[in-house]
Amino acid sequence: MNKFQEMDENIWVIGDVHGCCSSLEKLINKNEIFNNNYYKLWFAGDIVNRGPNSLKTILTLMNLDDKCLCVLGNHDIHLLSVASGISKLSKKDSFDDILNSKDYKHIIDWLRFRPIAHFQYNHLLVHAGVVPQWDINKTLSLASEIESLLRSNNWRKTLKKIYGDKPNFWRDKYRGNDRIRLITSVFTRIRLCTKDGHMDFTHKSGKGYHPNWLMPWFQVPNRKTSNINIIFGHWSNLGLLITPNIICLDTGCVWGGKLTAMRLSDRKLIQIQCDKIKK
Ligand SMILES: [Mn+2]
Repeated sequence: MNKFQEMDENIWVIGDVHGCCSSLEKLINKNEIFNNNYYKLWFAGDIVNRGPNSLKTILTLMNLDDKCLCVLGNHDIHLLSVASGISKLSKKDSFDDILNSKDYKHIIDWLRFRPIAHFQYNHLLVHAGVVPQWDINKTLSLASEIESLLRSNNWRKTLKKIYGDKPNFWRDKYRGNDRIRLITSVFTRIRLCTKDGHMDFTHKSGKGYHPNWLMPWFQVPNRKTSNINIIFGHWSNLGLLITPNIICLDTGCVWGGKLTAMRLSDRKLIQIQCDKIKK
């Protein structure tokens, strides 16, 4: 029996939206999704920033209520940091509509309660990836450490600690700031690794255009999550990647590419061609 026949929901997983709300609306209104009362949308994070309508996008997700499950991406966390005064708004940022909204506080609180990782039906959903040293139990337990901190009253303090590229190699003994920074970097920023699992944040190319001592995190030999399916976004240079157990859905909608949704049960794809954003 196909294990997905147990699924009681019509789950679609959607790649990085980056504030491209009109594309998201077109996608949700597709018959395959909207005509099914039991649909559920999983988002791979980076729902805001860079694109034209961050406020409208996040309100759309909030209005989906329990039909929406969204993990946090690096841009979503950047919004939390700017909102809390930890980071400055940069010229490239395009979420001032959220910062100026009357619902601002409610939106920020909704966002910081989103998960870092979600595991269901033997599928792990994260924004960027995992390091090879983590099995699924460790992955979920480390994600919940960050989730608890972001949901606590001290969430601003946590955000102060998460920026930086070091340490870039997981050790169980890390505590405090190093631990928080490393875990958050893995889930929301990882792309390339050495063969022993050192993360590299200086190269971002996919498809082989990187030094030969680096490889995509999911190709590291003996990765301890190789027994489960992992769905992620964050890597538009890599683009659509669908292998039996590794799925990348960031198809660069904000860069004039496409917004992609994949049905979990049979991996059917829907793609919306996006407009190139004029700056
Ligand atoms: Mn990202």
